[in-house]
Amino acid sequence: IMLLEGSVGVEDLVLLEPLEEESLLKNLQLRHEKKEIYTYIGNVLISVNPYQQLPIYGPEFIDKYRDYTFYELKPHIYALANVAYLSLRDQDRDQCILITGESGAGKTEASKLVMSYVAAVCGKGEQVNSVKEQLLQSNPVLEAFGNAKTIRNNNSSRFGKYMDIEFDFKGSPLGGVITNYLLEKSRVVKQLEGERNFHIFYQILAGADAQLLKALKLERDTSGYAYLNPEAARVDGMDDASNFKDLQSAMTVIGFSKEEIQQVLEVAALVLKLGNVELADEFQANGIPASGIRDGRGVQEIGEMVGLNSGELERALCSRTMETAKEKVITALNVTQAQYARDALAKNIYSRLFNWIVNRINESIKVDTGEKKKVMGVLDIYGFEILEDNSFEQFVINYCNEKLQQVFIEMTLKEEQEEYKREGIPWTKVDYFDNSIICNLIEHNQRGILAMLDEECLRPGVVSDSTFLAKLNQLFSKHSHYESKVTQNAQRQYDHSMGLSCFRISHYAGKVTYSVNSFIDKNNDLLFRDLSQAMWKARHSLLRSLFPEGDPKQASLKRPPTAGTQFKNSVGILMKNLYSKNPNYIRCIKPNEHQQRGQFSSELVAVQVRYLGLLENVRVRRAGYAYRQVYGSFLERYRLLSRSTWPHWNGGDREGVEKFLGELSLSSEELAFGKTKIFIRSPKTLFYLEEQRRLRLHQLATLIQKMYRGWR
Ligand code: AD9
Ligand code: MG
Repeated sequence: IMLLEGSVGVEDLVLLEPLEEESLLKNLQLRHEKKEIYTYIGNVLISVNPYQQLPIYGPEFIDKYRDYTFYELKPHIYALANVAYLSLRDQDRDQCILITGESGAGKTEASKLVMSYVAAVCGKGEQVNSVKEQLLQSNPVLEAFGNAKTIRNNNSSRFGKYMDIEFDFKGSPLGGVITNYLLEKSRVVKQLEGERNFHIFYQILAGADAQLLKALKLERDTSGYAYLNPEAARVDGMDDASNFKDLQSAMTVIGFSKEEIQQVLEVAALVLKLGNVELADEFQANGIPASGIRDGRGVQEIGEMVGLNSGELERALCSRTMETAKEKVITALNVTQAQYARDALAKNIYSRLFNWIVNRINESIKVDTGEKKKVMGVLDIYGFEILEDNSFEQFVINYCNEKLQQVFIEMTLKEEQEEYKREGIPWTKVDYFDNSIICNLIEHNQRGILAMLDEECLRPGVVSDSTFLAKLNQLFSKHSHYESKVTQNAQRQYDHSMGLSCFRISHYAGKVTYSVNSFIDKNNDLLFRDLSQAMWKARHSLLRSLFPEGDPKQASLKRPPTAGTQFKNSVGILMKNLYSKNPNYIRCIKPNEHQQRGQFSSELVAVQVRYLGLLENVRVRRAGYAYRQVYGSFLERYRLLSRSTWPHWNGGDREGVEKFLGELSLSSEELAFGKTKIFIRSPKTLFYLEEQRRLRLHQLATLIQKMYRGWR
């Protein structure tokens, strides 16, 4: 009820009248102007990035929100975190908190606010505090290795993250498990203009003391590294050196040993140095182009640091061994091929290092007890992406969002339905856009796009991105959510915006055109065996452990699943996990493209409102009844509307509500009386009640004034 009184716009979009995109945007804009960044849709929280520190997160706010129920205070992320935590602790319902939104919208900040709220209110004691500390300190470590400055966000997460926090029966934290998705490893070797490589590289160079730098065989100056974009070495307001100190202490808190930290830094240094290995043209005796290393010092230093024969490394970078049943053929790589091999190696080392770090954190925070645990999952994952050029990465990211949308609609509807059932109110079916046809198009086991891609990757013979596209065109020529130049031409549509090597999918959030270039390569994600074998020969125990397939004894191992299949499998596991929990949604919105406070671009927000499906969300939420309230509170607020319930009412709450509503001659369609709550169909009725209440209060105030004057 706080939702109406003294609020800026409406605090819950369910009460929005009229319900249109324009009014929804106006409402968000108005609230953003007044620094009200949080707005509800029922129990869904919308968060608009303020791009400034607001004084609403101190301990006094934590205390306030833990003492009140959801609608009693202004919308806040703490209110959502509180509901989730209490429901976990007191009702034994596992929770998940799904945070979505586009890059820079505030997902990671939101996930940290949720974690710190929960840490502040759950359990006490030394043991518990050390668990909390470990869980919280995982953030700076993952951010150092997994975040980077992009054009959109100075601290952009370049991986998806899901974290289960586990609690005992009393609600004290025991530990957790982190799952990471699809690190953007191409960034290791190349960044767009104005972007940086992962923070860790700059942190080492700025923060390591002279002795450490020497041990890592690095020079402090960032401009000396081919893998570091020279024009973007600094980020405003970011102190790489002090972040490096924080990283080291965070790793120590989590339980990394000194040696482990040293080894991690060595592997990171190795990646940087690999970028500086220059390759030069050479020719074999028969004139066939080959390649060699221009200046041996770099490989020499790498070899010394990780215990690797530098000749071996050079051989692995510049040639390729093909083994057939009968013989071994060694072919020389030309410079382009050798550069490709070098970059592939750097990307592989880095992404495997990242996975190793996540696993190492998990080892520290894992829970051993066999007793039943309560779980709160927090998902911070990339939102829907439409870039200028969309490739394999956007394809899988958007697939993941398509799945999340499916969970979202199904679970919102399910929850509504369940509440109606609990309250004994008949449920009428709601029509909504069911996106399983799009999910199927992508993920179907035999006939989905991902399956087609795998088939093409594993097929013998000449395969290429264009044979893959041809296959899709053939199979999906009639599919209502698939288009390409070929299918368009067949239907005599001439669309100049569609390239020859593209296909387009109509996602729930809009149409996206993907270029098939390097789909095959990225899906295969293979590293030449020469390289993994060379790495496995290093004496460096961490580096070596990252390349188990380099062990000649393992050489006959089956090839690992493709990148697409791995992603699909992990999304499948994630969805199962989410379906088993009670969902809480945080929808993050970025108000402008410039990371600026106080700017609100309606066009930009409109696009996100569409991607997030917010209108559909409000529609589903109020498909039945827009507003509901337990009888007691409702009676308390409105009983002054009738003389039979005001000033005195001695009956039950429900009878009281029936009594005064009965006298207001509202349409019976508008109301439903549940077991514990009154349901009101349209916001208009609620506004009517509010207006009546306001008039009545005014009347009473005048009356009291008159009486007061009379007494004088
Ligand atoms: V990305 O997909 O990882 O590129 P996120 O995670 O959605 O993105 P992030 O949480 O990193 O965005 O927020 C971007 C920046 O916005 C932060 O670095 C803060 O400077 C700023 N931000 C976000 N949320 C808040 C907030 N609640 N209060 C103040 C905020 N600043
Ligand atoms: Mg992030």
